[in-house]
Amino acid sequence: MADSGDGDLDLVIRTPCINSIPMSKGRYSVYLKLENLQIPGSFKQRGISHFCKKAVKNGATRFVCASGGNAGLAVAYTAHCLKVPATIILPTTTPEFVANRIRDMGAIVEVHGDVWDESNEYAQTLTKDSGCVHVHPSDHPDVWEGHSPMILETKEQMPCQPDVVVTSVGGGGLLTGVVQGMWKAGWNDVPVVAMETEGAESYKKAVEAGKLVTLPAITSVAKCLGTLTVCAASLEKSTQHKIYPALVTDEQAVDACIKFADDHRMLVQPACGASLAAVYSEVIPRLQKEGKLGVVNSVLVIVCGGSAVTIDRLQQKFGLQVV
Ligand code: PLV
Repeated sequence: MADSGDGDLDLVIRTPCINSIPMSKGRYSVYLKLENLQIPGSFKQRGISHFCKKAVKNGATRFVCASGGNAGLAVAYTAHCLKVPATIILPTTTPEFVANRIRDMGAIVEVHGDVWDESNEYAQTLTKDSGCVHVHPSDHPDVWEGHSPMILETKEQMPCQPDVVVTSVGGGGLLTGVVQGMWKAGWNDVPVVAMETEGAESYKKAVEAGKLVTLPAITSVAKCLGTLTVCAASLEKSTQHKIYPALVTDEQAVDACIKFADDHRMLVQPACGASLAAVYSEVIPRLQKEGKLGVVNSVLVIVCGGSAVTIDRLQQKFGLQVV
């Protein structure tokens, strides 16, 4: 575990950052920050544990969180370690095995709503008692603050400054924390490619419109990127930093998960596959041709992870109609 410096129970792993030989072959050097290795399976553990530890210091006695799955796992794991009860609200689209994993960590699970935003509205109605704290998975300064050290670690781990950073966007909390981390690391001029799948492109739409856009529905299989509206802070970051939103298809995101499993022997879900597809589906040269990116010798990909994946689901390509 990394040293938080405050003598507190530290719930975050200093994850490896590796140079991927298979992904770099015939391309630029690809560096992978392996956030999938956090104990609950995703980067969420960073921001959520930071938020929850602060909340407990301020008197929180129960957590309620609406989640596509991974934030719920992070809250459940953190609550278990801090010995605080937690209730996790999942939309109907979250697989049952994820709900069971959350229950195994000792949290109560309720299924409510067909999309995360509906689950979150319901979660907010459950926090009337004093001491009960609503955990927002992406829209809170403590969550962003908790994500940002992943970049400071990476700065120490990489032999060079990357020419571009690739990260996935759901509600925009990860992107906001990554950019904050990049500013602390002095990477102010390094562009970010913000990856989404078609059918979950609330960030790309917002950046194009110059204001928050609410999608009518999430049609992508990358349900953990499925937040109808991104947080305002992530949109604001696009006016302060070079951020290029980019889309891949569901099939490209799922194929990226399969290739990554072959290349690195690790399973991640399509929300993370979207970022890996920036390499596997050659999004970087596409952005270079469009004049957005200059010379690229090294790319840092945030491997955000995700637990809503099994070998069976990958083999069935997440139910996609394969042509
Ligand atoms: N997942 C959220 C929102 O889901 C959740 O409740 O778990 N990669 C993975 C593996 C994720 O689980 C998420 C978000 C993201 C990327 C996107 O992070 P964000 O929301 O901070 O942009 C509906």
